[in-house]
Amino acid sequence: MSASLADRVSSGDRRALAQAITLVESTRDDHREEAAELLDALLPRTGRSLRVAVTGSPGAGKSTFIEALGLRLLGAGHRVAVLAIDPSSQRSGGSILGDKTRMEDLTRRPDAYVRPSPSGGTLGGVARRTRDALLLCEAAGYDVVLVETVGVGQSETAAADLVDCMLLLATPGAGDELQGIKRGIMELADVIAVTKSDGDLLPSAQRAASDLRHAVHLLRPKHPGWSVPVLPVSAVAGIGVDEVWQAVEALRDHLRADGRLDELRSGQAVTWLWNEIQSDALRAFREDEVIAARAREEETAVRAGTTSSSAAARRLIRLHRSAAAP
Ligand SMILES: Nc1nc2c(ncn2[C@@H]2O[C@H](COP(=O)(O)OP(=O)(O)OP(=O)(O)O)[C@@H](O)[C@H]2O)c(=O)[nH]1
Ligand SMILES: [Mg+2]
Repeated sequence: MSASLADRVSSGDRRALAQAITLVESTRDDHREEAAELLDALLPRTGRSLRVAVTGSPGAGKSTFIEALGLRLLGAGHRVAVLAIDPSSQRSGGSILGDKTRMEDLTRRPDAYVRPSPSGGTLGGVARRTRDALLLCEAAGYDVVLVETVGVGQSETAAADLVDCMLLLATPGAGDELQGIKRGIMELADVIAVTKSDGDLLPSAQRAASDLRHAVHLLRPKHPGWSVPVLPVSAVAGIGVDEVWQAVEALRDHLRADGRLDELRSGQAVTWLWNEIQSDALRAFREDEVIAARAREEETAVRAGTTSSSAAARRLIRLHRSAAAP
């Protein structure tokens, strides 16, 4: 089954791609096996897209920007896939709906593929499945993959491990609340764009841009030789979108020039290997019945203060090891 699904994904069949992404999102054990086989079969066809995370606080204008950018890229002959990492979407219910309405035109275009965030699951789980989805999109021939992610610290780091370029969208209010933009998020950004640089918001957007430029200068560079540009953009007025994309491509070229892009990507692949092991090993541990019974006792003791957390953890791990030994 995997073989034919792999063929259909490679041929650019959108329904097959949707089906394949659903497969990698599944937590069922047999599905996970099938998904792993599918990904391995398609791996030689991956790696040929420009991978970009579009990040920023809720309401910063990410979806509106992605729609404007995506349509331009289609016009230039690219095939564009949009994925979302949003662990909160199930809770709020708002974001998926928001993305649907704000990317309507893009969603309807045959050369674009828009996939809302998988609902539920931990942040790590959602991001892991997004990585697999990204690889599947590449295998299906999309040469630009945009990942929309809400800028809330932890999802930022996960996104940075997925993509070649982190594009941070800051709002016109960003100048006043520079402290509000976490330093960690600024440090991960490769390109910064100040959204809504139009109409009444233009003066504050310009102030924000100048404050951000100043702040960026104080940071240690993420990539040697690359200084993070801060650009004004208005998705609504169609201003600055091309310039932002040129900056993204310039970063890609900069990283490519000395082989650092390959290095970045292979490092990310190894990071995901360990992420995968971490979540699978923990799951196996928790599902082990012998461990589970003993863990309940240890939890009670830890709660009562009769043993330390670390001593209890060591006993459980020792038990797991002796159970695993032949
Ligand atoms: N004036 C102006 N408003 C904009 C622009 N881009 C987006 N907006 C408005 O900003 C609001 C949020 O836009 P979205 O694109 O949904 O923002 P988002 O960052 O995707 O939001 P979440 O996904 O909910 O975090 C909407 O009301 C948009 O109409 C712009 O270029 N100019
Ligand atoms: Mg959005």
